[in-house]
Amino acid sequence: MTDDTDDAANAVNQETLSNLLKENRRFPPPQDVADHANVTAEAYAEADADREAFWAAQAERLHWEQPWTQVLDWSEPPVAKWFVGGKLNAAYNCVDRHVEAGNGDRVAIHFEGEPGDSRSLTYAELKDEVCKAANALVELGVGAGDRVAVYLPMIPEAAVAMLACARIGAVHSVCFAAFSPEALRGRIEDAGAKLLITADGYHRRGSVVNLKANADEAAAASPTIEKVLVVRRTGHDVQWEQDRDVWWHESVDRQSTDHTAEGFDSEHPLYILYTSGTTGKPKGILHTTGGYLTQASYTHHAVFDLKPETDVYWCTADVGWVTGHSYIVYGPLANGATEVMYEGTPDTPHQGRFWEIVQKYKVTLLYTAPTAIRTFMKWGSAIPAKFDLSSLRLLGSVGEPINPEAWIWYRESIGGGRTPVVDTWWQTETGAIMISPLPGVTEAKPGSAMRPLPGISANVVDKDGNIVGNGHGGLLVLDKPWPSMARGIWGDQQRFIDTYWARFADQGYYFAGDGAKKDEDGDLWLLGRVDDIMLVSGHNISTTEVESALVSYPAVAEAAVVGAKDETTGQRIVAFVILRGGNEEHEELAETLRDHVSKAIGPIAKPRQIIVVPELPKTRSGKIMRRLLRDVAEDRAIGDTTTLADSTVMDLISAKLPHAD
Ligand code: 6R9
Repeated sequence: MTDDTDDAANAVNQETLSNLLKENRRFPPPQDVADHANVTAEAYAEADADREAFWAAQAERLHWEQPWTQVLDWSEPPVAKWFVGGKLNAAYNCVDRHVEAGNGDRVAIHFEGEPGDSRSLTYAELKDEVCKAANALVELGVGAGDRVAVYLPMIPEAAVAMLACARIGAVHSVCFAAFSPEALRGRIEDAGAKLLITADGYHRRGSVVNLKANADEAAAASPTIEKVLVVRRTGHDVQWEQDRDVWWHESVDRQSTDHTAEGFDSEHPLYILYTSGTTGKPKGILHTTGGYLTQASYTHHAVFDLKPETDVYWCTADVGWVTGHSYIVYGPLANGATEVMYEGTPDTPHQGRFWEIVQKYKVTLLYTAPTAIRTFMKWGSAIPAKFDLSSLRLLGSVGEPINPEAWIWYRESIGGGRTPVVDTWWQTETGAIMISPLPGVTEAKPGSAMRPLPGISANVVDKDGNIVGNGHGGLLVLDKPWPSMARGIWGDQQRFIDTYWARFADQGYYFAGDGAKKDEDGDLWLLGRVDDIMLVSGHNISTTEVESALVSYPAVAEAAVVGAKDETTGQRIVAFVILRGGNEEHEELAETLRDHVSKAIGPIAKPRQIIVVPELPKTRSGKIMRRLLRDVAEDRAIGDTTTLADSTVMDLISAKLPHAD
């Protein structure tokens, strides 16, 4: 653990708290949501009384080929075993059983392509596709335990490919379609994948991306890859390796729709998903089957209050991110949901595209990220106002702390002031949602993820692992095992221990790497990654809080704050802001914003510099890469930008700064 982390722990611990933003707005659940909620307040008490019995009851949501003999085996921490001895098939649970229950005609996926093409797959059709793909994988020599790299855009075949792997016990490793050939190659090598599933291309921002060319480059440098299975999406000409490449439509379409799903051990590996991490090589987070599917299914049912007969659910994440795994594929499909899957970007061909989709499919439950919400704020409320969004009944947020102003804007401008907003905290490593309001129970506070879900235990500790009281801050820990917890890092179990468990080994806590505070009621406020917390003249200040203060000024749509080295104060606060549509940069703006932050938090949190920029550097999953902004603020060469969604952004930002030379 670095000194920085220790400082940060003290950080949130002391001064910050007296300076915290005062957020007094409260949003109780609407009466009709509370009256019909899937999960009520009793769930907390029930889970507290007997956590294992609670999770065993949730596991009954699934079909087990063989019952488990023990709910939890925690005899070899930090590797948990859940539902020991049980056998199940994840794909059977996500598809077949809904068909067998008479719901084969229900739409599973409404696919919307970026150019406007669309197709809907019922559960019966999805089952046929998954079975055919499973048969094709077997024919291509893939068996249980083999690793399959999936490098696909947002098309239904991505879900089909993942489920086909799960069906035969192969372990999928999905790699973002926007990642480079080198990123893909590294992941293939680490996992030792023998098959790569990709597509010819996809549509993005009105043009065709030649995905196959990237896949070829990676495959050529990957000796473990035996075959490349290629979905035809765009139909453009692609290079073809006769001995290696196989068209999906030639290999999969001719297969039988019969495939018997075998039950796999509850702890059988389901997938590996690489998290980039700020430093070092990506970590291949390993998830297994029974516990993962149980928690993905339960949390989707509880947090989104899904009514599978009537709801239309849309999670706007990419399948290459854990949110896509748990809340596009495994959670919703295990629950028999009807969902939307969209290929493209929110501004193609126009900035109302998301709302057009909500209107078209009468989406009731929407799950998106703060980065998207702040972008929509920047474009202005007039755009969503042109569409009929009255079908929406619940809104979710994930990926970063959501600033109170963005939360309010989301509820008002998208949710018509009626819908509960659920701010869901979790990580690739946690597998499923851990901290979130329950829409029918919780009186929500804008900007707070509120409480651990029933059956989950989290806490805030100081740097020595002592639990802090209400009104104090520190480091977020998870202090009891949960079903969907990662079982390790693929090929590097020591790194799993070092990264997450060594920090609080004495207490046996999982260290999440996030700062958090408990308010006077004990509700949790996430403060961002511990590495992002600033130290200014001995005061620890959270980037999240300064950003929230900036975004609460009407002209500001988005803000990213970093601490840059400073000889006098240790660090000085540098803020990068994007203005909302219709606002121009003017001379007094910086001073006005500095005053605004000073009033909201205190003079110590005033940014020294405020730079208006057109865009912020973000990863493909929408997280702001503050590390790169720190490079800019400290006027040095910009570091690794390979995980940026748009690599030209840094040039636009650098151009806005006076350089030393
Ligand atoms: C699901 C996902 C995990 C990190 C996590 C935290 C941040 C996610 C958040 C949130 C505040 C929320 N994060 N949700 N911070 N409030 N509701 O994003 O997984 O990509 O692994 O990122 O994202 O910093 O530690 P992953």
